[in-house]
Amino acid sequence: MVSSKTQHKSKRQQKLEQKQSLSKSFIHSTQTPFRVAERNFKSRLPPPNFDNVIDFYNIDGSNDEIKSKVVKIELKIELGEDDAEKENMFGDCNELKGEKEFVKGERRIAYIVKDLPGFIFIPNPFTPKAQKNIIKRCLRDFARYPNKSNLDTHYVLPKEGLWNLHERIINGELNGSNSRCVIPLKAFVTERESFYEKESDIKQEITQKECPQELLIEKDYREKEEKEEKAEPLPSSGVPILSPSQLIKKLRWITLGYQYHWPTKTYHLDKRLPFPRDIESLTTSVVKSINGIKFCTKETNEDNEKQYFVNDYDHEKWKPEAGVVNYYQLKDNIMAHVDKSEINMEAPLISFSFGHTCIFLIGGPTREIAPIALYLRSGDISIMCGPCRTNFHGVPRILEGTLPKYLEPNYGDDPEWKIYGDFMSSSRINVNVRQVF
Ligand SMILES: O=C(O)CCC(=O)C(=O)O
Repeated sequence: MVSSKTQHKSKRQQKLEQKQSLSKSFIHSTQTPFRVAERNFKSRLPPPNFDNVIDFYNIDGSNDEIKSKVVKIELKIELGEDDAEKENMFGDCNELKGEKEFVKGERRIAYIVKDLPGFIFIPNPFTPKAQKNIIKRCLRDFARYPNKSNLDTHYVLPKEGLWNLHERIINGELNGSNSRCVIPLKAFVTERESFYEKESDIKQEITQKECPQELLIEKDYREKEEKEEKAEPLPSSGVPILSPSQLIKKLRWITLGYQYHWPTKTYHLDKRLPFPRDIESLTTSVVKSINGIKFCTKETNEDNEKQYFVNDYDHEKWKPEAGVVNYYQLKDNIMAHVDKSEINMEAPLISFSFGHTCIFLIGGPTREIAPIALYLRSGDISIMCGPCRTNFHGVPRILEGTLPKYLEPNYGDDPEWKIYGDFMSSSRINVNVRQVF
């Protein structure tokens, strides 16, 4: 028999639960549809409902709602084709694509979603080797001075790059007692000169930029910018002191080209670095492949006519000027946001995924519009152009256990890959590229 004390307690418990459930349903009723979707995918217990997530690799096996929304289209060029003379950033299609062979025409396939004019999905056109090259670029070459990263606020990062230091320690070239095996905190560095030198180095590189006509177009913005000094967040003495190998897991973003000022969500127009040529060539091929793409978004409008979306952004005008590389650990996410810092909102935003699969949510111009959810796997390319360029989007979940076999540390015959593969065992990398002007 339950004692009166327990009975009493359980009544209290019941009341508490009732209160909690009431406040939960109140929160739900006041949450935007975008927030509700984010909560679903972030939830660990109960697990998310994945029923309506679009899997572009399995449209035939999807439910009728998804089948009715998704349309397969053909790109204007086969990706990698126009790069024949240069280094092909997508990789040689005579190599295997993961575990299987490339099928002729496979690099011309893309998908659109009828309710989302301006969103284009290109299923992984890369070979494993090409993916590995880009991942190496993101960790070894892009995550270092002079590109800014989230770590710069609090840590004095080695000029050779955190990754290179991490690699030398793992390879036994530096032993653990070496003073370089601990990354100093900026808050404790009294000699700040070296840091300020870095800033002037950046300016130096900008003045050496070889694009005079562009500099003219941007002159007005630049002059305004130079008058407004943007305050940087202050370094904290409360962040942990870590080794390079620990700190590399705390890397969340770096910026390419025009450096981004996160507190004001604007570009530092006086801090422009040359955009990496290989990523430029990659995005130029993508922009070329979608130039002139036209598809029906509504069978009938109020005048009983078909409605179309045409992407007419001329690839000749495409100039990748800024990029963000996002480094996600498995528990990370990015909340709903719109990328609207660019002056040119006509140009597409091109986004590449590598490593673990994520859930990508993309909605409308407000959070009141329920987003659609889709899987982004390693190598997939997503494009936001036209009306979709100003839509809310986010990544609420990285899916554990989804790293492709070919990215695992010991897979393949590249001995250098092991350390990158170890990092990728708990990561997803996203490279997204924009035109600012
Ligand atoms: O990680 C992604 O796929 C999206 C990243 C993103 O939305 C952003 O950086 O603005």
